[in-house]
Amino acid sequence: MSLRNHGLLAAGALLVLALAACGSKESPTAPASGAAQASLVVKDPWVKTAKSGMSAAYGTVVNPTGKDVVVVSAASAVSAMIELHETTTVDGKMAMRPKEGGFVIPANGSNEFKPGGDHFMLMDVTTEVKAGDQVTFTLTLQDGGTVRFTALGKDFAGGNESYRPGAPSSMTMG
Ligand SMILES: [Cu+2]
Repeated sequence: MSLRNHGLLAAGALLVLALAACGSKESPTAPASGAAQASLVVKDPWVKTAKSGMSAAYGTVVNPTGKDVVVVSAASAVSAMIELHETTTVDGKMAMRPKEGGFVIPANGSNEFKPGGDHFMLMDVTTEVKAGDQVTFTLTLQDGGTVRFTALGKDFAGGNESYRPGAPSSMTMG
């Protein structure tokens, strides 16, 4: 067997594993009998249009439960990788950075993800996001649970704060 074939086989095996992992997680919304605790709700989610490269998703994440819920990661088929980012001011300039420990959505509270603030950073858009597109995201929680939401593709000029570190900061956030 050539090395090339071997590589393909290995890739195939990984794919099967990945599919199996997905399947178990997303088993058709099995209504957890009885203790079905309402999870997070994402209101008015939207994602900035992008052909490739970086983009971001926003919305208000509501926690109707009586316990803090921690979002530890996010994923979407349109981006090879998504990071949880917060925006801070460093030396008078706004910059974004990965949120250590994930986002805590307070019990009976919410956290607003918006340009110039917290956001879900699409690090590597692999499928163009166009205005009007419906893009599905999956949040993974600290307790292993997942929350899915569908964001609407929207054109938006801002939210570019630290794409080009070193460039003059042009914060026109609303
Ligand atoms: Cu970011």
